[in-house]
Amino acid sequence: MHCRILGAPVQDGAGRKGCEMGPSALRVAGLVEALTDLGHTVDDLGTAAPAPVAPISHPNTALKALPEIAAWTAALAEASYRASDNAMPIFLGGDHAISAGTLAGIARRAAENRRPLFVLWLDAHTDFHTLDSTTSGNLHGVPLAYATGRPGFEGYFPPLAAAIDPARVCALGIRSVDPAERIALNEAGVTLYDMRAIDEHGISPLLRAFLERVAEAEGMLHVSLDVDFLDPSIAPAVGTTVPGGATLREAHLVMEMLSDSGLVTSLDLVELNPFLDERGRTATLMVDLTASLMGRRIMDRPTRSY
Ligand code: 5AB
Ligand code: MN
Ligand code: MN
Ligand code: MN
Repeated sequence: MHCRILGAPVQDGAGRKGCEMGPSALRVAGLVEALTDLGHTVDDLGTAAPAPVAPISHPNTALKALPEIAAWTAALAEASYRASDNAMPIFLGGDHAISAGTLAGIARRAAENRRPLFVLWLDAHTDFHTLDSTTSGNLHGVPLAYATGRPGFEGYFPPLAAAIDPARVCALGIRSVDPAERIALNEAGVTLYDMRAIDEHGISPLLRAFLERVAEAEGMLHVSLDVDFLDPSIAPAVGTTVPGGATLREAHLVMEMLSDSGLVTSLDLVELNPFLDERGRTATLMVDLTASLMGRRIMDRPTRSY
C-alpha cells in the first residue's frame, strides 16, 4: 500500500498540554520504519500548519481555543482531502480535535469517489458534543458531532463538503459518555459498543458485524484510534484516563481483523501525550497497533530475552 503520513501537532483541543509532541513521538517510536518493513511505501508529508486564526466569539463561555481549533479544522480538512488521493493517509495527532478536520476531508473524498464512508471510533469517549452542549469546553470532545453534521457548528467551524451519515459510525470501547451526548447518539443512530458489551460478547463478533456492513456497501472505512481506547495500565500517555479499557490483545485483535478485512482507507492516531509517557511505551504501542493494522502477523512478534 502507499501510505501518506501527516503530522497534526494540535494540543489546544485537550484540557492538558503535550499532545503537540505526539507526531514526533510516533516518528521516534519507528512508525515509518514499521510501515516500510511491512512492504508499504511511505511518503512523509511532514507537519501541517493551521489556517490563519481569526477571532470568534460564541455564547458558550466554557469553550476553549475555539479560534485555534477552527483554524486547524479548516487546514486539516483540505490537507486530509489531498492526502487521501490514491493513498492511505495516516494522521498523527495531536489531540482528537484533529479528527474534525480529517473526517471532513475524508468525507469529501468519499463523496467524490461516490462511496459511502464508514467510521470506526476506537475511544473511551464518543466525542459527540456540540459547541453548545460541551461543559468542559475542550474541543477534542466534539469532532464526531461536527463531522456527522450535527447543528450548531455553522459559522464557527468550516462548512462541510459532505457530512458523514451517523448510522455508518461504530463507536467501540466506550465507557464515559456525558448525558447530552447520550441523547444525541441515540437519536442519530450511532452503533455504540461499550466495554460492557465487549466483556460480555468478546470484541470480535461486534467488530465483525460492522465490517460486514462496510464490505456489503463497498464503503470506505476511516479508523480513529484514541489512546484512551486502551486501558491506562498499558497506555499511560494520555490526559483523559478511564480505567477498564481495551487490553493489549483486544486492541491487537481489532487491528488484525481490520487488516484481514482490507477495508481501511484512512487512519487517525490521536491523543498521545508524550509528556505523560513512561519510557515511550505508549508511543511504541501505538506504532505496534498500526503495524498490526497494516499487516504485521501475530507470529512475527520478537521474543526478547533478558
Ligand atoms: B477525547 C468529556 N466528554 O467533553 C468532555 O479524549 C471528555 O478525545 C472528552 O475522547 C474526551 O470533556 C475527548 C468529559
Ligand atoms: Mn477521543
Ligand atoms: Mn477519549
Ligand atoms: Mn483523550
